[in-house]
Amino acid sequence: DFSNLYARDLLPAKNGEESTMQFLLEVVDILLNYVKKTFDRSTKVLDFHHPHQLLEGIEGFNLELSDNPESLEQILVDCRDTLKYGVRTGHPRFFNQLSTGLDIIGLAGEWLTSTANTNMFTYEIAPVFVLMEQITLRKMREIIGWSAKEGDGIFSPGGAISNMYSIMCARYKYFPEVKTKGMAAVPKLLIFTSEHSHYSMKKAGAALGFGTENVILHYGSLRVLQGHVPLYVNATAGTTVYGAFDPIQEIADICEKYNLWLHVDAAWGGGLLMSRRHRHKLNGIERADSVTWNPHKMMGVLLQCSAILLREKGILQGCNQMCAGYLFQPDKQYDISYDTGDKAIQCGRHVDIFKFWLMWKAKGTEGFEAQINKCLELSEYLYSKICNREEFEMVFKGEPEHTNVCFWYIPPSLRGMPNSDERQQKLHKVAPKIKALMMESGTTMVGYQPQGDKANFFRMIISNPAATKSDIDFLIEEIERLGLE
Ligand code: ABU
Repeated sequence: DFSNLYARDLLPAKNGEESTMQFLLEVVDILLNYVKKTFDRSTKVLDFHHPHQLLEGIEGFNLELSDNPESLEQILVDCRDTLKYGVRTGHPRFFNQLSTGLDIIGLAGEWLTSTANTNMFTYEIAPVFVLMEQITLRKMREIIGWSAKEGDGIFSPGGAISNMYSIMCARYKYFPEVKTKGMAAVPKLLIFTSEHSHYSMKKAGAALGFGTENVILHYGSLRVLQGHVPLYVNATAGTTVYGAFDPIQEIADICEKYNLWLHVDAAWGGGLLMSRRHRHKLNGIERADSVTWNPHKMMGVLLQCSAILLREKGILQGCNQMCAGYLFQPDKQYDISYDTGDKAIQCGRHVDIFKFWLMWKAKGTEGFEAQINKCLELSEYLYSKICNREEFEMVFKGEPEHTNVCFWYIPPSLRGMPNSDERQQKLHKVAPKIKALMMESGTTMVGYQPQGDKANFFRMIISNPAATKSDIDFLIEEIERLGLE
């Protein structure tokens, strides 16, 4: 009975051991129940409520903070409600995001990480985690095709930040004075990327003082801009919406010719490096100066886990080092090159490595390979299932390169109708309508978006190893069912 117990009765309270153990066992019970149900297809993916409904305190779930402590019984109810009204991103029918799945070893790793509750900035307080990070980054560099000994890298809070690191490193490599004197001391610099690249390129352009106008969304302008200095080219390996791969070899040739920094944003596509069948899609990545690779996407590592990897050692440190004496004392008793925190733009840094390291140990490289191949096979299954049906229309011709399958559902009223503005306007409303019904029924989740002048279409993603052909069949049947409502 937790109704008369409060947080103050738990450790470090005197005689708090027993209640602490009982309380944590209850929490574990809640979590195990959630895990079990996540894989049970009779459980819904979500129990959707509008923000105002949750804010009003549905079924007694009160989000407001109070001055008085709640009993542990109420705290357990809060835990249950939090999971109840959340989204089961590990459910085999959750296809909404690039990051999906609930890897059990990864989960164990995350629980351990929270229990250890340390900070990655110094070896002093995270000796094992710092070494795991070094070893894992070295392995990732080897897989990219670099000499693993020479390079560098760090885990960051997501692909957008990893991409930003790459631009900072490029700028520092060519114009180190920018660190002390700022952008006024350097020429007008240009960043080149492709139209379908991730929006974080522009975000980094804005945040780092380049200006979004100087982030050019096509490679063709490289030659024509006067008074600007091209600095950096990003090639995307696995675009967010289409899952397309830029031709890295051709882009690398241009970068070599004009002495430009080459970055490969493989946040989404990096996982394919683990697959002997699919890694050819990233041919040329070994010629990059930097690579973003998010194991929390295609490799199914729990959020968050994103790496920025660099071919050259020292740039990351030189670019970001501030030598704060209270953390990075030069006269510590151990080799201070293991105090990796000064390479980062942040100070405190979460331990993102352990769950990934533990999963790699548990699966082996070949386990990741099998998992990734399976997801790609499922997307081939989906593509072949819908590509020649009148109920569906593919957004681009040819087989998808990644697990992104982009398609329109064509309702009966639009089938056979010649293309026109009217048809496009009607089609534009179909995916949002079906998605809203899907959220209400909670049976599955898939994303949609417009792209350029294309009407809203569904983007199907398969990165969850728990998904099977029957889940793909279910999604298609569900879209058809809701499309007829
Ligand atoms: N680039 C972040 C992932 C976006 C997505 O899941 O669609």
